Amino acid sequence: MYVRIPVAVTLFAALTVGAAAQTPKKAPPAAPPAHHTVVTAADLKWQPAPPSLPAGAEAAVISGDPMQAGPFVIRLKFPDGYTVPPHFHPTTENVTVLSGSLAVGTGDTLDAAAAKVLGPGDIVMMPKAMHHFAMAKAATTIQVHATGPFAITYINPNDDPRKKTTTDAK
Ligand SMILES: [Cu+2]
Repeated sequence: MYVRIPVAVTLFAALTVGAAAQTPKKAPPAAPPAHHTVVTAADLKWQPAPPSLPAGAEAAVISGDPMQAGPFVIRLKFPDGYTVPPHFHPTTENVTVLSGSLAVGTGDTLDAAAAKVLGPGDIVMMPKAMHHFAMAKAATTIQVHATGPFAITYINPNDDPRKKTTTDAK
């Protein structure tokens, strides 16, 4: 007790002096937001996923911007059988399965037998630069949270839908 009391008094005095200062050296911190942000499922604006993903997926941005620096949250809807060939990202990708069934695997070869099947509530975290792939085993919705700028590099350049010509799409 003998030691603690003087320390507390000194700290209190310092706080009091600081609060009474007439010329603060920096602007006071901005007030925190007064409200939370609610995004209902009905609020989501679904649109075709970016051309960096194989055709057929839909995407909705919940927060942030995957193209800009900083955290973001998006959702993706895949039709049954949708496949994202082996690829990697410059930042860690975190995927939560919301509905459906998603098989995920690692490596440079799409190996369905080696994939782990995830269901609603399951999460997979893919460290940056790790090679991985995914296959929807049913109509599936996932949520991705990661840090932008986000990008996707396919192990096999021929898998990149951005590089495919209309001739390839036959
Ligand atoms: Cu990925």
